[in-house]
Amino acid sequence: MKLAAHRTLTIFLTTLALILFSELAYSQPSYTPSQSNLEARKWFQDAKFGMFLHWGIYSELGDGEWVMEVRHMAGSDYQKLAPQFYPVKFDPKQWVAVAKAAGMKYITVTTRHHDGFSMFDTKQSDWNIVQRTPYGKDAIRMLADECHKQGIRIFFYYSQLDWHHPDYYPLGSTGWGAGRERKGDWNRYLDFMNGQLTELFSNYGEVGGVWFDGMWDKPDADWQLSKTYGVIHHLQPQALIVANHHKRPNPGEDVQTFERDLPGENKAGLSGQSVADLPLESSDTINGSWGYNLTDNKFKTTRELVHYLVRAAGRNANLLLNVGPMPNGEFPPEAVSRLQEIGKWLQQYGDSIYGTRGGPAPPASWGVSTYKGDRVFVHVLDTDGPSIALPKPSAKVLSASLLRDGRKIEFAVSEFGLLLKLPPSDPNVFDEVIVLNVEAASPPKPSR
Ligand code: H79
Repeated sequence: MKLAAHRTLTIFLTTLALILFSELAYSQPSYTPSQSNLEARKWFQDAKFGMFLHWGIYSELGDGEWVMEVRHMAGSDYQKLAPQFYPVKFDPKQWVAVAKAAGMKYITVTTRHHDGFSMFDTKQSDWNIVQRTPYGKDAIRMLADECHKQGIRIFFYYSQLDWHHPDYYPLGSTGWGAGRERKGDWNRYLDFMNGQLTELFSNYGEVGGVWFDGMWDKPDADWQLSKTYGVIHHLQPQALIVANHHKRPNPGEDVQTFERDLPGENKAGLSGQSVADLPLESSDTINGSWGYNLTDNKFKTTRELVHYLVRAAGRNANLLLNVGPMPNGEFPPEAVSRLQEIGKWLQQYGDSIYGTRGGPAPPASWGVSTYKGDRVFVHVLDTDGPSIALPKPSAKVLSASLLRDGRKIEFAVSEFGLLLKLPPSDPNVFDEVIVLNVEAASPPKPSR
């Protein structure tokens, strides 16, 4: 009897030690990024342009990824979408090729959205593409493999909000119409998420990072972020944690992202947070929708999209531009044509974007500036005037010329600033890039 009690105590203490140890090993309440993580951050900042993909069983309804919530669909009805998912035209090789031709350097794909449906092979729940759809294949694996093959980094969008899981309880601000029982075990839900993330960061080769979304649904819940972030950084220290919670970054996060806004702006009402000293990203849509939307024809023009990319670069940020593939697995043709045109533009002007940082002239209505080494790129986007005036540069300007044809540009430096004479504006030019060669000994400081 005494022995049994002793044994029980020993098992209890060992278990406790293991739990404590694993908490210590994985959790990161204070966080020092690894060397590989710092390198990945630099790579990310140099990359400048990524493709966001929202694709799931919601795509079948052609009404965006929020369709379940917006139409107050019961889970029992929404589930009928899974046995109808069979994307006959899904060709990940083609997806990656389109992204590359557009000049994009990474792809961030929805591994699961708020509907909780996993587009990958998971053992944590059968609510997934392999077990519930006739297609039966792990689309995320297919895409990740193709990204590795074609040399583009893969990031996993992962919704922390879940309208399906019985343990996502207490409910947050959404998901009340799904018809779930009003009970559940929050800690079990966190274990489920950590289990899925362990799969995603163990079974798919090197992953660029994770893009978390949906935490805003329950801002006051105990998300135990340090444990989740610890799991990821333990498995893949270089993986960048990008968190779309619309707040200041928490310890463990590697990139600050802004939804539908440039850093420092808040036009969409989701981005009041101040800009942190981390790599930055802004995400937005090619039309107005993330998931495929049949009736959303408000496609932005190529000019608008190029301007978005350039204005992001001028604010030291990447642009993560979304495509909502159709249920058959193809990209909407309107998206493809625009991506091709952006790619063409980047072939000519990419030197003024890739590898740059936000330049010395602060963002203005006429445009922005970027810089790289001893060159400052002045991006004139919107002005009819004959010249523009910039703040006096800290480095000596040696020459100024047009990026598109090398033509010299007249300039004058005075105590009031730098005056650049512009060529006559040409409606076919999206962005008149003026290259300033500056004295290498004193490279300019970024605007923030
Ligand atoms: O994944 C994409 C969105 O589904 C998610 N984040 C991006 C990257 C997101 N969740 N919430 N929001 C964005 C903002 C909320 C927008 C809403 Fe609506 C307005 C929800 C309901 C009204 C937009 C319009 C979505 C449904 C109708």
